[in-house]
Amino acid sequence: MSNLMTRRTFFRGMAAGAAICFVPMALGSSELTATPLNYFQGYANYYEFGTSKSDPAKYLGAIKTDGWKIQTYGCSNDGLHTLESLLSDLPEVHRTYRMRCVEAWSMVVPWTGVRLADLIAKLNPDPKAKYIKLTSYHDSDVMPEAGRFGAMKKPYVEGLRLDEAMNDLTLLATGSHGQPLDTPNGSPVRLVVPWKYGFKGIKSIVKIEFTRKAPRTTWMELGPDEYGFYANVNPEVSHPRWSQSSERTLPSSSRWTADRRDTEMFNGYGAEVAHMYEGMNLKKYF
Ligand SMILES: Nc1nc2c(c(=O)[nH]1)N[C@H]1C(S)=C(S)[C@@H](COP(=O)(O)O)O[C@H]1N2
Ligand SMILES: [Mo]
Repeated sequence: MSNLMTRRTFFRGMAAGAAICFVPMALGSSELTATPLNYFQGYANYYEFGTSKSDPAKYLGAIKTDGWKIQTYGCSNDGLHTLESLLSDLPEVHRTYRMRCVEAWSMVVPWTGVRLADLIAKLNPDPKAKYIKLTSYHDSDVMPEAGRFGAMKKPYVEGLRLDEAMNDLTLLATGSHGQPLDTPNGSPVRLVVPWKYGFKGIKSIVKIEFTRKAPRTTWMELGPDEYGFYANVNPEVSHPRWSQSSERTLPSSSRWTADRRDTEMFNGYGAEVAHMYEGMNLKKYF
């Protein structure tokens, strides 16, 4: 499906001037400069391909994306769809967001994709559904760690409350830096939820379900005291083993010292998202 991005976007993007993908966007708190693509690919969290940041980049192109299919459940459009048929009639968006990993580092990524809200409207979920559950591709033939990284249940599962999924900031990304995503970053399609820790951004999605109950997500099962369902970026709620008050900004300009910034509430996207959590105890619902 790299086609979706190559055909629809890449050429159009080029016609409009490649700058389109690199212009800092005003969304969020500050002007953002994109982390270079090779760094973004070379420092990736994708445990099915290995636990070191450099492991996923050894598998560039490993996930075959042609004719990619996604199964949908819990909506009037239940069934097996091609990614092309799901996304190609939806408006394409370009958004440059900061991505804040729960491990206290961040990068800036110029995404291309669609708003998840637009896909949800098209799928027409069960009116009683309150959540969306997303599941990653899983194939132990191409993913060396898929069967080995014992503690982590496969396939990788993530979820959002439906109002979070329909927030204007929430994307299904098919590209970054003006190119289709490659294997390390979750080709052909991954979730982007910029006010939440990076682990919510599930890669290589093959299943979309609308549910009435909150889904059990991979990281909650792995460490319920460390990784909550909400996972909203919050400098005031520490991870049990480290502070979340500041973050390393990657790549560092110096070999010897890390560049740092103070972590912002909701990763700087509070104006767009804080209203969804009014009255909630964010220490309890972390
Ligand atoms: N399927 C899957 N999705 C995943 C992960 C993973 O291990 N497997 N890692 C998550 C984590 S912890 C982060 S920080 C982001 C990292 O995205 P990037 O590697 O494209 O920067 O992907 C998330 N999505
Ligand atoms: Mo992460």
